[in-house]
Amino acid sequence: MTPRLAIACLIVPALVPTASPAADTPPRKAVTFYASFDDEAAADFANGGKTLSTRFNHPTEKGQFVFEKGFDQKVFRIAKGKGIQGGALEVVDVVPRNGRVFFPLAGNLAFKKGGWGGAVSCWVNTDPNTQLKTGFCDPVQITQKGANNGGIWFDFNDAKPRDLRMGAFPALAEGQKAVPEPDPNAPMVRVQGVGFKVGDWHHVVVTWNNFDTGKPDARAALYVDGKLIGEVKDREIGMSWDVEKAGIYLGVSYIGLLDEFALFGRELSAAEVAMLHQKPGLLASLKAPEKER
Ligand SMILES: [Ca+2]
Repeated sequence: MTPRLAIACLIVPALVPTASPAADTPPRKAVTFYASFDDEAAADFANGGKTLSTRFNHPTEKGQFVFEKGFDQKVFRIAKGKGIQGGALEVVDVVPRNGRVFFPLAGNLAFKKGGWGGAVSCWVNTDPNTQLKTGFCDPVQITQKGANNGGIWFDFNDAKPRDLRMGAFPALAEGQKAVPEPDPNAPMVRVQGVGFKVGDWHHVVVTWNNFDTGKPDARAALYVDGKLIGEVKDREIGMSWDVEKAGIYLGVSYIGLLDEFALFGRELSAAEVAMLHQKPGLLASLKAPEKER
């Protein structure tokens, strides 16, 4: 054996991934997108695009949008060490012209005509009754055409005090109208008068299955702090997205901290949601480069 080979033999074993408890947990294996927000306002791991773009209302054409790469770094910034785990995304203001930032959807969710599932998990730290500047705020809104036309999201509404609500609205046919949000039959789950306070971290998960099956077998559930709040189920929910035009909108009119944002390629079980709630750092190992994972 030459000296060079001897050195190689010493180095190679060090590069072999070592099994850690987190590496084998099911929720981590199902991640399709993960942003720790520890160091930058971008994804650490993604099957699709990792960077934020901004959608603005068109300056003159009503109902039209203008899309720009990047985002306003004075509005969205990293608060080092202030997260539930490491740094967090801090949103300090609303963006002019109804500006909203988004990650591309293509590749980052498992959307599939014929049936698919997924989930979003994140942590929020705000007081919706004192921090927000607008009537409605969507910490997460995944859609192409709008919240009530092929959209899955959670928001704080304009009630006083505000509610936290989850919505899973199917895409509308031409001329069709969405079930109004106050209607008890709307595809929504509500936490009335959610009393979040600045300084307190809360874990929110929306998980769903059997979207776009064409059958009334869809299910979407909201969990807050590991607890199942409610479900929308036994109805047909088709997103019918053009994935190239759909976006994962984040922090829409939100003011506060947002952390450990993750998307999953299938629905999550109650046990998996509980695990994510109990271990906020569960996904942090996804930050490691490919060869070390
Ligand atoms: Ca973080």
